[in-house]
Amino acid sequence: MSRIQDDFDASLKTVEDARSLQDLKVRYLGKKGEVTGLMKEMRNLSNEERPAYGQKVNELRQHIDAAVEEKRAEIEAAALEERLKSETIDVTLPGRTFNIGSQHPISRIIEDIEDFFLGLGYEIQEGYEVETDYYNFEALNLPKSHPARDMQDTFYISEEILLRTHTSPVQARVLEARGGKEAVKIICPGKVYRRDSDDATHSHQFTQIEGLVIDKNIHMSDLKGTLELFAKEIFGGEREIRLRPSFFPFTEPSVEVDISCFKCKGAGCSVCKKSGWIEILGAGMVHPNVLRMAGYDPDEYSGFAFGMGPDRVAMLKYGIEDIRHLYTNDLRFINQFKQTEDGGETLESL
Ligand code: 2NL
Repeated sequence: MSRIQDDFDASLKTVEDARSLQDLKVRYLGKKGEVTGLMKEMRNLSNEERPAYGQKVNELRQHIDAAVEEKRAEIEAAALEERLKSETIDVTLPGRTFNIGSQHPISRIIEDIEDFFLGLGYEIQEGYEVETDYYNFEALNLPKSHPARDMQDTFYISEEILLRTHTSPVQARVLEARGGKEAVKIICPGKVYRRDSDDATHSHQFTQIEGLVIDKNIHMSDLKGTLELFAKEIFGGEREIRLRPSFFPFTEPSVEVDISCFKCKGAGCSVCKKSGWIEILGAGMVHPNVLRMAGYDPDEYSGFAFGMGPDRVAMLKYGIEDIRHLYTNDLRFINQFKQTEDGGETLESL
């Protein structure tokens, strides 16, 4: 019997996990286990021998039971220790950095301009970048033979389908949809395309914002007042505007709109090329042909329209010297336009 105990003790020493411990316990105390076998021997003993024998077997069983439980506790404690060790968090490790993006300078300019015009009661309208010759050119008083088309060569999908060269087709479609009766007061921002060789000041893809107001009794003075407010809102309260005669096929009369230089306040510097003025918009009174084509009677309705390039506005406002910076997505460039948490600008506002 002590040989069995010795064997058990030796086996127990080699046990390392809960499963082999359980196997060992079964080998000794299970139904067909060694200790159970000893118990069965009892019936072959005489009445005198039985109590002493029984006591010994009981002691052996208790020894095994206690040893197994002790070992089980040991194994569980070791497993817990192991888990605690492997799941430790090293609070001195550096945290993960989150790269928070920032709004593109062009989007910011567009939103600023939209906000201003929304405040004046304009609606924002967007349309197709892939357009028809009719809405991009014809409806804007640019018939197929018109020489002004040369300056707006673009990417053609077919003879009649092209990438729009300005956002004017959005306006032409809205005019047509309003059926020649309702008033119109819209702002149309978006991407436009031209056939061009890219360099510091040219890009084959850029952005435009156009505005259009149609109603009864709209005059040049309405255009002038609107654009003066616009200049002050976007470039500073002291700005003034200057109109110079110009030509666009879709407006008559047409004007170029300059604003007084926000850098030198009109004295003359490199931004305004020493003139004190910066050209920022083209505008005019909507051509009677454009009104007629959309179904409006030019004797009853009149309106003004204007167009400008957010790319150019962003370049002037933030001192960006090459338009390609706006389209090549170099993070060293983009990250300069991060905004602070309160939404304020981190760059010195001009
Ligand atoms: C510029 C000049 C301009 C318009 C755009 C327009 C649209 C309709 C009717 C009449 Cl539907 N005009 N748009 C008018 C004058 C100038 O843009 O320099 N853009 C960058």
